[in-house]
Amino acid sequence: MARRAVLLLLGIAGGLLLAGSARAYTNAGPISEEIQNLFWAITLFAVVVAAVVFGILAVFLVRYRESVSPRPTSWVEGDRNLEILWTVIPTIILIVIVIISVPVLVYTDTIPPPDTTVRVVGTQFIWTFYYEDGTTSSPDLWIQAGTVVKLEVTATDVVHSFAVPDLGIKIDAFPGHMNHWWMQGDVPGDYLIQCAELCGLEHAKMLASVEVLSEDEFDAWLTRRRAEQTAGTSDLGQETWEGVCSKCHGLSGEGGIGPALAGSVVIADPEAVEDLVRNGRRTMPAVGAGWTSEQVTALTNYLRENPPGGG
Ligand code: HEC
Ligand SMILES: [Cu+2]
Repeated sequence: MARRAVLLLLGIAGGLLLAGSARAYTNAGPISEEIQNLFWAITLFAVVVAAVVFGILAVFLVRYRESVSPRPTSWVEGDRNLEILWTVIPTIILIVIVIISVPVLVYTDTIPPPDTTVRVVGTQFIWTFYYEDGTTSSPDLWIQAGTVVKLEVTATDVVHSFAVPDLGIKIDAFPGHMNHWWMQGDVPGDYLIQCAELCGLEHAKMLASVEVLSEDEFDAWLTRRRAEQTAGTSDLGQETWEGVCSKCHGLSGEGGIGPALAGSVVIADPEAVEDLVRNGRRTMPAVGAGWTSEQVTALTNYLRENPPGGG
């Protein structure tokens, strides 16, 4: 008996420990807030129903246990009123749940007049973001707090899913198809972006973050980024190398899923690199099929100055 109790306690402690290691999501925007409110409302119903059902069960278990009433009761044919009651009450509960869910669905699915539009492109194994003014960022996304950002979500190779749990965002990214949604972050901070669709070997590493900035910070970021990108001095090349190429070729080109790149004649030739990343070759996917020429140039400039493997 004591041993069982110890095992049970250990089990519970283990469970709590695992639960504690799970990530708790915040509500940093209106969509996640609506969804969580709905979640708690439905949970409340579930808890009340469970309390009633298990409560009655417990009472019956104790009250009619064998030691107290050793003989079975006579057969009961049924009780029409009781049956009506336990049909009507769950029906009402379900109707109430529909009534409170539909507005949330409509709210989250209706794109409000956007302040800006960002194109979100998933590629094995990175996200690239194209802003309205032509600025590109990858793998992180920057947005201004309190603004409605319209999302145009697509992919270049396989199916990905753009998920930002803290903002209540999860939308599939299909090659050759554009999905539309919106997002809004109200609380400045950085929030995890995770690909939520198994998209290949390095899927679990398809992580990034959304940086929600105050208006001043965002304006400053966008202006600086734009200027750097036009001048070719932004980190875009390095970000592309580290975010895309290194996933398969290793951070210093030592190889992995793709071949080692040290001494590669292709990597030293900007035009060949452009052709390769835009069109792919055999088992190398066309990771840069949708990239702007700015991004490709940023990459080839970066590779010229930092040839993989020291070159
Ligand atoms: C999904 C994995 C993957 C990604 C991402 C990737 N590659 Fe590759 N790469 C490969 C594979 C696999 C090959 C071998 C292709 C073949 O069979 O010819 C390859 C081949 C190459 C070669 C040819 C090497 C040689 O000397 O023949 C170069 C250069 C190259 N990749 C550069 C890049 C660059 C630059 C990037 C980032 C823009 C990149 N790759 C992203 C998988 C990848
Ligand atoms: Cu993915």
